[in-house]
Amino acid sequence: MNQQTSKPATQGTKYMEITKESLETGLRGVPVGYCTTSSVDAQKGLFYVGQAVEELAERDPAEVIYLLFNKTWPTAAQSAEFAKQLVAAQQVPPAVLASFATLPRTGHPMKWLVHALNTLGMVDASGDYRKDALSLTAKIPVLVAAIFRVREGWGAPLAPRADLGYMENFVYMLGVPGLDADKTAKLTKLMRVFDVLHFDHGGGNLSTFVGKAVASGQADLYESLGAAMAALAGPLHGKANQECLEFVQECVVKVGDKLNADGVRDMIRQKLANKEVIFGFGHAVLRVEDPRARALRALGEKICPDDTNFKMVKLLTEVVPPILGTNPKISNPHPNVDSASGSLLMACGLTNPDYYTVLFGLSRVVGIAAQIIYERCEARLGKGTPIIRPAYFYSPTGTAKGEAEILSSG
Ligand code: AMX
Repeated sequence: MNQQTSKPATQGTKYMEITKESLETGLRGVPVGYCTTSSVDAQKGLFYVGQAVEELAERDPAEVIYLLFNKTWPTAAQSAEFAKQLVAAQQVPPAVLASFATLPRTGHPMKWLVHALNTLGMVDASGDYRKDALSLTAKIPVLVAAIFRVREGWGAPLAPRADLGYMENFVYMLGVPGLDADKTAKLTKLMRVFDVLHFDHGGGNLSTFVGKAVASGQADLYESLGAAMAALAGPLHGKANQECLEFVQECVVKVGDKLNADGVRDMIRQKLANKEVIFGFGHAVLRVEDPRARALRALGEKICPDDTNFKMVKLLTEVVPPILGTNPKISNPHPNVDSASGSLLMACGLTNPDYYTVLFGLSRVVGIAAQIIYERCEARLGKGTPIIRPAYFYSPTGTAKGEAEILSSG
């Protein structure tokens, strides 16, 4: 269980020297601090505590959570104890769940998730980041399952069970209407892998960075995670999984299910000509295909090989990169994690893409919470990192009119 299957891959990474050219680049390549949970290497992909994520895809989600929190795999006894702690903390106060019934059902599920974290924080935040991280990790499947049930009108939230694993319990609490045993088993298998693949992605992805920035002002864990989830809600970040599935469906509708590659190529070129983004492709750090996309497609071959959307995803994986690759400004034309996840979720019975980003959030709160614990409780010999405060230059026009006239910094 303690095997080290691969090495951390940050050595040799080139970082940008801070110059005027570093401005308005979204802090690309600007080092900020240390990440103790995971690393992203442009060429090699994502590593959790030094281990390639694709090699962890089939591990037990609760054990991977333990790894991210403790930087070591649990022994069998530690694993059993951790599972007990999660069960002991999983009950969400009824008033929090009752508040969901007051929300407009037209509101996007990510707005519901931000509400859920904010409301739970009113009754559950203790100010102790470690305690709150465990509590939120235990409760987040309950919150997300309740968001599905109440917003979709499937019925009242289902209480968590003590006898089920972390993701098994989540799928049980979803109680997707009409899902037969075969699809339930497939959805459970998918959610176990999906959860593991989305837990963490280095220190600088937008939602993680926002969560840590908010926590740097000593906001509590729930406030920090609420802000992080608002950051995840954008289409260039977490909502790309919803947008990508909708794009896959559009391809299927427009070119039919005959997988007409030329028809798909024409669609892609037309979208690019219209200045539209091709969701599920590209990355701010990776310069190769996202290994999580490969892992999800490999799972798709097992659970939904004949699904039309899934076949379209595979076709897009082949036809999109050569087209994006002809544009020299696009740094990475390859599929990212969001390219395949939606088609698998749809095939396994979660047929409303509006919810795909809350599933990303369900998982990502774990990595962000673990990183907040480091920055608030462990960094600088336990003093914590200082409040985030980068410098901006004062300029009346910025670069809105080309070159900026810089008057002072602050
Ligand atoms: N389709 C169209 N244009 C793209 C593109 C894509 N898939 N990927 C990059 N570009 C464009 C950018 O918009 C940018 O245009 P600009 O110079 O006019 O602003 C230019 O190419 C250079 O971008 P880049 O350096 O290659 O990428 P980036 O670091 O600025 O952005 C990302 C990264 C992911 C936002 C971008 O690739 C993108 O928008 N992809 C589609 C959305 C997506 O799938 N997001 C999910 C990412 C993973 C995640 O967080 N879940």
